[in-house]
Amino acid sequence: MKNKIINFLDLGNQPLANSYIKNKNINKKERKYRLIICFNKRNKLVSIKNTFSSKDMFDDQYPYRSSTSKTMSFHLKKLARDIKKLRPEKILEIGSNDGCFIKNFDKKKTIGVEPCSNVERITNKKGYNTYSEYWSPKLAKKILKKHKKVNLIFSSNTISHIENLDEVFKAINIILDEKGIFIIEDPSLLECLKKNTYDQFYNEHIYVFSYLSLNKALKKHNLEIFKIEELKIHGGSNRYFIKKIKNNIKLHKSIKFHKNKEEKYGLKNLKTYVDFAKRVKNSKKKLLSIFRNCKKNNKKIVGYGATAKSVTVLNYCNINNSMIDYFIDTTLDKQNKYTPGTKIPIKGYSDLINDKVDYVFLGAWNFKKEIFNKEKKYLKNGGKFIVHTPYPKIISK
Ligand code: DWN
Repeated sequence: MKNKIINFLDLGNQPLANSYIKNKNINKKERKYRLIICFNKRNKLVSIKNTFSSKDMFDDQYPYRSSTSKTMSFHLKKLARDIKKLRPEKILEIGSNDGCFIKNFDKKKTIGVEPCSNVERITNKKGYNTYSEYWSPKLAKKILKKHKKVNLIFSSNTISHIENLDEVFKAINIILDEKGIFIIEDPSLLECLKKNTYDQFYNEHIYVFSYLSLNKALKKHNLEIFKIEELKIHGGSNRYFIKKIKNNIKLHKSIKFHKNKEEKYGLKNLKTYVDFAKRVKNSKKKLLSIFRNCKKNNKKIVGYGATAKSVTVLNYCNINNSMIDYFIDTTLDKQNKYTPGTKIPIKGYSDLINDKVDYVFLGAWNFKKEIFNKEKKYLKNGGKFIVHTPYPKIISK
């Protein structure tokens, strides 16, 4: 097939999403890359074009902590409860972060893999068995020297961050028991296109998977998806239940349902992506006009949740520290730093409640429900939020 990989969206020059700037480095040149999104007509994968190595992105300074949101903690706690009913002997988690998921299990039952050593240390210190290494066949073999094959592998928001999917699935085949189950959660491409959440694309999100593309990538390694659950988390994700093909678990009806849904929306066709790109360009224009109007009227705007996702939006739309006074974020490792590229100061939570703020740009839009619940008083007192998804708008009480 000629020209099988087609670029369909250019989100401009971007810094690395989680590289928050320390005060002493504020005038230093940042590392940047061109954020171009492409569609592979042959295997249906949607990915970013210019990638960084895992070592460049996931090091000992990684700021993100899964446990910072109650929604995420509850979501993983609920899944852990369901998994316990399956009575797995051992659970392996790839990308265990600060232990948000494994902490729900008996320490002897889990193995965590988390390459960012600053984050891995949090669980390791508590007595969890964790490896501060990148997921690979070599690591799978190393784990097998100490443990038996596992019957359950879980990975949330991690597989989409690893460029070499063949190595990922080779490693799964090494350590997954013949009757074992591999569960992946990652943002859904279908929901991303429907909600115009183009900020699901940044250097760490190398892929945004559809069932169609992920299943193709798995089948090359004799693995297949046998059930899909649609999740609200992170603006719409899918939970894929995967097995070895020779394991004769029946395919669940959700497979046919989801496959049809993706095909009907046009996830196999380039035109769907070209149309999405047009909507993204319009979204930029609308968001900028909201910000410009607010500033024309001397309104004070702050940001809420200095997310990796918001780095894409702010840099693509050229929204910088002349428009947003500061961000608030509960993550200690982000506070007293600046947002990548746009250099907006990040402060602790109390500043919002102590300050007179007219508009809040919702960087953590995926936790809108949790945040709106927390900020009832701000909304009640006439405070307004600016969101960019599903289209740019102002939300008031
Ligand atoms: O895939 C990834 C996801 C799961 O996490 C990673 N590549 C990196 C990271 O992406 P993100 O930064 O876009 O994720 P979140 O989970 O949307 O980040 C939420 C941010 O908002 C955190 O920094 C915490 C902050 N926050 C806050 O300050 N107050 C969140 C809530 C709910 C709050 O009330």
